[in-house]
Amino acid sequence: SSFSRRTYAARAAEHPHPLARELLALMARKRTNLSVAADVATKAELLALADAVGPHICVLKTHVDIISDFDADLVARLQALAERHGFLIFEDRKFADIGNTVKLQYGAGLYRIADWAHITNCHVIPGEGIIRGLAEVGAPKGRALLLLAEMSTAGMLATGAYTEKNVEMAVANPFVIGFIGSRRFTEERDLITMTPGVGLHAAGDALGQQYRSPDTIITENGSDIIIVGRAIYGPGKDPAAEALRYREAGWAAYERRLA
Ligand code: 6AU
Repeated sequence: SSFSRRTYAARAAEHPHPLARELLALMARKRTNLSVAADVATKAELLALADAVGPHICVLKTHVDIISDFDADLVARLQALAERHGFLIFEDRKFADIGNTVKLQYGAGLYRIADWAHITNCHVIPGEGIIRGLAEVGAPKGRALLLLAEMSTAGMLATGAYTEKNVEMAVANPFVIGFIGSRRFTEERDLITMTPGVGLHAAGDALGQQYRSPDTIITENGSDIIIVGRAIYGPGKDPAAEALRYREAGWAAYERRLA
């Protein structure tokens, strides 16, 4: 039967990629399909947020180039929180350059992303070489990649034939475990979809972001993981309470899908 109708636990047992197995198994064990998008400006804010939402998430999504005081100590502490709470780290780097350049951007520089991020993502604008370059660095370390098959924003250009090319490249490259996008794209290789642009209240923001509900994304569209940012840590919010709310909404939507 289709992957959308199978449990995360059943999929964990059979997934070809070890990191995807680990992810699906921890989702089943922790009963969460929530990823928090931590777009915050300092080490202290990122660590406090990761600690507060840690019990409720399967994946912490970071943008480390936003952090004004980034250092190796931040990485060590994030890894300790990931261990303690049981979540994976996804650096949302959105690589988009030629294979040789992305290898350097992924493995070296200030951030050394491949040393600590379980998952990262890329645009396939340059063609398949970008995936091969990232895989040369990340595959030996047990990392994995998501392709940006779609985006959440108004007027985005990742549609039609471009989206289909993403799916073809993902199916053909074992380093790829899935997509950023709004729905399940294929029944091949159990590729996992993670969906940003999820919110229960706002319709969007002033810069093109668009929000849909966990029900639309998980139950109707067959996506696997909801990515929620400002709805959880925005002004006046209690991040732990909001993370619990989205975790419960995401899990209920998954259970409805299975039913
Ligand atoms: O919930 P928000 O709107 O506060 O944050 C959404 C997060 C941000 C974006 O960089 C990211 O999700 N994102 C992505 C990702 C995950 O790659 C793709 C996309 O199409 N839209 C989007 O918002 O950290």
